[in-house]
Amino acid sequence: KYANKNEIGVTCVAFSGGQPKEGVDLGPEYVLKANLVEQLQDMNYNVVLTGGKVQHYKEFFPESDEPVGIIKRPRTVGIVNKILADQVYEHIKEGRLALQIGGDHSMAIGTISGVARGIKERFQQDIKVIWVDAHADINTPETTETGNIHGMPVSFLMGLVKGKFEGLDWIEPCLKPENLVYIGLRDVDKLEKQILKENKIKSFSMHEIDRYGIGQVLDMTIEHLSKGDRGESPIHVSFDIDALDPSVAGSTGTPVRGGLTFREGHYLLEALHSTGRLVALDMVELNPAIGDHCEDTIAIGCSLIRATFGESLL
Ligand code: 4U7
Ligand code: MN
Ligand code: MN
Ligand code: MN
Repeated sequence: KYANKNEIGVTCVAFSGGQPKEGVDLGPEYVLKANLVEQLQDMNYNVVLTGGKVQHYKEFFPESDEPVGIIKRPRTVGIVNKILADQVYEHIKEGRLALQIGGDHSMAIGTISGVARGIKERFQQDIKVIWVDAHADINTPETTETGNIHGMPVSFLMGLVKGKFEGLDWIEPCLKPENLVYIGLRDVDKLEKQILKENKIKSFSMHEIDRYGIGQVLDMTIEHLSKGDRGESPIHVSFDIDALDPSVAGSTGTPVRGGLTFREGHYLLEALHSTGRLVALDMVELNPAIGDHCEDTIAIGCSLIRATFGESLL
């Protein structure tokens, strides 16, 4: 409905600056090597790869990037996301679906900014976001204990950050609290819990998934994101692979036990596909340098992406 062609704009974000572990920048390269593009083409999609190759953004890195307080690499994360936002915006403007492969989750600052801008321009609508993650990623520069920006993208997108933050001062708040739903949470910092409550953000933790099952959780998610429209506003899914249980997808930087099963992860994306409302997907935090069988995590990343774009079981 929102994309006028059977076309996907794929942006490979080889970036790790939002967190300290090496290897997460290799995620996109591994996903391409696992033949994701061919798989999407086999599903009759036309694939447009941003820049024709994996994006490293190194030429844009500042010469020096001293911490601001405890916040690490704010200027690097800022400039990379500014460029990423423009790249993703371009795909939405051209009427494509947008797929972003990461890379650490700080990249959602750019992806959601770009999608929100494009959707606003074309349809005069606000973007709605489903954030699938073990973590809430809503720390502010004031509440963070680690200083890693991959734990903060939501606060920047929501405009919860006081004043202008060096390097990240270009960000326009584009995500309203009522337009966000979390699924899969199980490792939320104390001050983050406070932010979720204060802003009344709809959240389905693993507890609610145990209680209601993923089917009902998905129904309630869609219901929440349909308030105030006819149940057809556009949706961006930001999927952190650590939402899945580490026994299923272990190659990621901040694994937390007690996560989604293989099928719960897939069901969620299959059901979202069938709403016809999906405009963008981030598949992030794939780190091939972690764990013994990274090819399993990569293959699951690919199959989650195919589920999102309509691969059916029958
Ligand atoms: B990910 C954390 F303290 N909350 O802020 C933080 F537990 O993108 C983790 O979801 C953030 O993987 C995890 O650093 C970021 C920590
Ligand atoms: Mn996470
Ligand atoms: Mn995350
Ligand atoms: Mn992680």
